[in-house]
Amino acid sequence: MVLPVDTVKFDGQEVAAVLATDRYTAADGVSAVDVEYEPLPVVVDPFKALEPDSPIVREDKEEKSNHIWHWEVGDRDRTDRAFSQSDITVKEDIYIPRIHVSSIETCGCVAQWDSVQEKLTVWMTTQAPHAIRTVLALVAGHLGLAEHKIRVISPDIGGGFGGKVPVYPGYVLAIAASFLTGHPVKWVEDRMDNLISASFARDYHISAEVAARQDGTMEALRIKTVADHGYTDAAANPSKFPAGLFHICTGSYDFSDAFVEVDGVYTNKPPGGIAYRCSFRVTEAVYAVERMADIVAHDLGIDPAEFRMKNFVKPDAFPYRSALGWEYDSGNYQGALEKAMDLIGYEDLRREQTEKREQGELMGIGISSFTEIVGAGPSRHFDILGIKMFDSADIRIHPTGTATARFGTRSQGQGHETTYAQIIAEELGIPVSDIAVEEGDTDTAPYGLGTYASRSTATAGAAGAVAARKIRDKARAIASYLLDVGEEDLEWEPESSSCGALRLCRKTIQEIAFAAYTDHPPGMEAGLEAHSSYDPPNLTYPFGSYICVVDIDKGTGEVKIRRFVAVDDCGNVINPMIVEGQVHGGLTMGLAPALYEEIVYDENGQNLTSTFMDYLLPTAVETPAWETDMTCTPSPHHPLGAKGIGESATVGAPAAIANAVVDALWHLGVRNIDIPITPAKVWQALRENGVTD
Ligand code: PCD
Repeated sequence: MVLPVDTVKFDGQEVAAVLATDRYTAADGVSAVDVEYEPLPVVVDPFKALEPDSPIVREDKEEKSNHIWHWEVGDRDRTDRAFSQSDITVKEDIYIPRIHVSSIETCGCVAQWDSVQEKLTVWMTTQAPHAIRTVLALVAGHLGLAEHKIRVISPDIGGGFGGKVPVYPGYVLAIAASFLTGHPVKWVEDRMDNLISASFARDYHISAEVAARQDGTMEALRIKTVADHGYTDAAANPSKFPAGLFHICTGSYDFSDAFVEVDGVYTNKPPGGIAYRCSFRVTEAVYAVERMADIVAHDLGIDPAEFRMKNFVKPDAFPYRSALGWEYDSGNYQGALEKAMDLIGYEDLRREQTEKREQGELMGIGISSFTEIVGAGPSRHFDILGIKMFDSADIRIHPTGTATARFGTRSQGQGHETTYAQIIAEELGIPVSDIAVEEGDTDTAPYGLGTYASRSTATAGAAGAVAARKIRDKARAIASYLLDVGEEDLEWEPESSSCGALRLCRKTIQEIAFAAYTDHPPGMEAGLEAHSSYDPPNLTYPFGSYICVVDIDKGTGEVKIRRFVAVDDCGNVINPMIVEGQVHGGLTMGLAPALYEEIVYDENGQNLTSTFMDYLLPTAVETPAWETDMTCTPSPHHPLGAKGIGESATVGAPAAIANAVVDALWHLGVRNIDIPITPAKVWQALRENGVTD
């Protein structure tokens, strides 16, 4: 249902479409539409939505209930037993509020139905052009829209961050309108449309429990979550996992047992569940376990760093199978935390904190030692709407030795044009400047699942390396023919110059490329091209340790981030500058929900945060000077030893900040403050705990 027929389900839902030849006429048309709304009962709290007398959000569904699904993973009995036998159990309710992706550009498209060619072209802000084309063909095939007659082009889209994975009503309306009118039709959201009706994430009510021994060993984890999905179950997740990869929530720690259950619930809010800079609920998972680790450590009076060191999965335990069934590829969690502690001067800070506390000052130190899970497939576990998650690369070496390479992903600013060219350059010795990288046009690019979930390097990047290696094999055969020597006598020396050369013969890749079209061995197909559809054997598990130092103003409740050190590990790095940029951007997007951003509804379902005056994006003024560094633990199964990095910092940062704030207030009796940690919340917590000046 693209436009509602009679009942509007949330504030901001589109009710009518106006077509016009220019923006001003369209605006006049919109104001000429008179909508009469009759107020109906509303439910915005998912717990109330589960009560028997709650208004039913989806009257159109057969089952008259707001409960969408129940999902669980892990061994309930073993976990319960571990809890009943443990020295201590610690429980906390943690809410991760609804937030919103705010890319530089909002969503939009131009749809053009060409009735002569019978071809539909859609230029659209999408992170997954091929999947969109397939879905269009599947849902609109009966209108004569066959997949080969649909072209989806994703140009530079002004940032994606997960918000541009879904299909929003505007796209569908533009396509339908172009069909009906025979004209190209453009739809572009304005900022307020975007803020009230699209791109919402999180909204997880988590109840987490840890069973531990008195000596600080964490034994079992039990989590129950109510997931507020808004009025439709639109979460972008691999089909098998309704709560995404939330079951990475055992994190970097060696829990013997764990059990997780999640219930999806309808409420009168817009669709939620965007994987906003987090590979399908990984931020929620990391936030829960990192907050719990800190709370347990504080309860036992053990230093949070020492506590983590004790509980980490040890470097020699990889490949490591978690209690919830994931197989971690590689990691060195101790190494990253030690490096972060050195960089920030952890021991000195703890001493300073003790002194400050004696003087009545509030200073806190927070750690987050997160583990991520990114790079979906493998296709045996991951599909979107049934389409297996793999990705692909096509490389063509032209006769004069330059190359065009096309991929099934689509950069939204991550820099694939640079890093993919580097991958090929490294494998083949063709200079980066001689390689054109193209993505995002379904007429030319090979099929792929797109860019989100930090999957591009792990999948399409790997495909690029595999395809380049196929080209190397063919180049070797050509060189062996040209020089009349055995293939086994030829060796690549890529590091000898910027253009790859073959030792023994000094044939460059450019000479071999020319020969591939002019003088190739008899019986061999001409040309120098290769394709790879890469289905990764496993996901990649990047990780890191972040340490945040905060000072809190007792008078105003304001939290000031004094320092923030981030040590990341994404295995082998392709481009250090791009990776650093990803971490900087990601950290700021982690700061945002920790201290500022939240989409708030009143009890009538009215969005109270529909402008940037109320929904507070951090700017350079609020953002601290990030201090970043790396460790390197290669992925054993990725052809380049690389892991994803795009989302790590957004996933890891919020817990470090929240842990720092609670660490500053713990001695007063504060165990938890839900993010965003606003001055008002801190001020209130201080007053409730007897701090008055
Ligand atoms: N790299 C390197 N090395 C390594 C890794 C990586 O160098 N080792 C790089 C690459 O290549 C790229 C980047 O870095 O370029 C990133 O990567 P990755 O991790 O693979 O990722 P991707 O897939 O590409 O991407 C994605 C991500 C995401 S997911 C997000 S959110 C965000 C990030 O990305 N988004 C964005 N970042 C960014 N940036 C920008 N600028 N923009 C955007 O939009 Mo989602 O799921 O969608 O929510």
